[in-house]
Amino acid sequence: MDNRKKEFIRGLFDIGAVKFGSYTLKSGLESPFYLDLRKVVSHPKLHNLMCSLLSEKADELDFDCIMGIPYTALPSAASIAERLEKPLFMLRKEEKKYGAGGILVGDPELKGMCLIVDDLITTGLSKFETADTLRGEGFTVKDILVVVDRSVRGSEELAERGLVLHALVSLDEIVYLLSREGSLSDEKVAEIKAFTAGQKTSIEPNPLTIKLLEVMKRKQSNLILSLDTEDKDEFFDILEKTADRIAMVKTHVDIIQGFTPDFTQRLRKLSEEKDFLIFEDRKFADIGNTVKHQFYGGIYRIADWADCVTSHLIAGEGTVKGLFGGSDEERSSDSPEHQAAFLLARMSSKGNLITEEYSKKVIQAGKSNSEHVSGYIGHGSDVEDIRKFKSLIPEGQLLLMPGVKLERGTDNLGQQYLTAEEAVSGGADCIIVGRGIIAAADPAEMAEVYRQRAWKAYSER
Ligand code: 5BU
Repeated sequence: MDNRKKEFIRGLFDIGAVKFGSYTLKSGLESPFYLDLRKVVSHPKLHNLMCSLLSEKADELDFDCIMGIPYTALPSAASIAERLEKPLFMLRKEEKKYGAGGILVGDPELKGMCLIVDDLITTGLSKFETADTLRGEGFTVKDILVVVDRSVRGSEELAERGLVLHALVSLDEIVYLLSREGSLSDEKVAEIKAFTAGQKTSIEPNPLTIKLLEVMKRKQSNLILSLDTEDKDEFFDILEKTADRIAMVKTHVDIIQGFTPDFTQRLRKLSEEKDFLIFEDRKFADIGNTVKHQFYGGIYRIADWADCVTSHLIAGEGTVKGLFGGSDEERSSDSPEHQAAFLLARMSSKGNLITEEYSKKVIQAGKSNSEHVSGYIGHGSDVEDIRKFKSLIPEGQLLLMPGVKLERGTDNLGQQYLTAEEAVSGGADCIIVGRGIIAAADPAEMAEVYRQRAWKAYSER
């Protein structure tokens, strides 16, 4: 390792950008180390060293312009751009709705092959999103340059999307140097090794997961409205009022009185206009061949309009294979391009028969069918319990949580409620709320309250 790289790693350690102890990660996992490169920009010497190392690395690559992922990597991207005299571009976090509009900052005449710079790579998700956005803006993208690679399969995951990962330092190099220099005990090194070896795998999010994450980001909402009413008019009345606040609407289509196909046609149209996804909570549970008929056929033809569905795994993995093994003739030409299931790994109702071992097996099967499984439905007795459960779920798959209200409580049929804050701070990526919103005097106002609370807890996590 060259001396400047060593100096940089020591610098990260000295300012506390690399810390060793016990830290609860976003996923709920307890990690023996913590990386926070946001501090570096306030230490000019260290920042300068980092940017000079990054520029040297960038100089070996072939690119026309450069872009940093907001916010941490913006100053480093700017510095590299100046050092190498390459055009700099930035992407706004939110689309500007006035003036010239758009999310791109920079001279559009100079678009070309763009190098993406970021501070860390853990799963690659933010890199895929940025690469897709830049491609959509007319750039070509190949190389991604990060300061620290702490991912499990970062390079492989990027490679699957035609991207090449370059990192200044890896977590292994940091641990190696600091332990050699006596800043890390052998015990701690062993703990870190055990943690990274046993770290849950990160899974490449499937297209439906990415689509949902994008809607959540655009709408600043991780709220799923469970619109459990039998009355069509009431259904659309509430949906129209709440649509701007939700990421998905969850349906139980079989409770709709007098169902006719125009119900789902109208629902699809509204979902496109108002930018939300449709989640049919069908809880498929039968053998593959039967669920196939239930999904593609019958009066509801769920496969024609639902972006995602719930499924049990009590009958084994054949259920998921039956759901998504349908041929093109079984789907109508305008059915959603990307579809996936959320598996019931835990339920919110009191006395349900799911055991810890069953939950783990569901997640295991969900991981091996990740192209069709976007995540899990889960619940917990408290924040700690949810964290423990969430640590089983790989990065790249999501946890959705029903049984959520503003206050803890129960209904008279065994439903158990956690608060929105408990659900999300424990690890739920989205909350599912039914009666908390639809039974309120003003569902639109109440949906906004849930949206704000859940999104705040999500952003803080
Ligand atoms: P509520 O009105 O917020 O209690 O409605 C909860 C919704 O979530 C309802 O549609 C249930 O069918 C659904 N649900 C649940 O409550 N608990 C679970 O474990 C699962 C789904 Br899975």
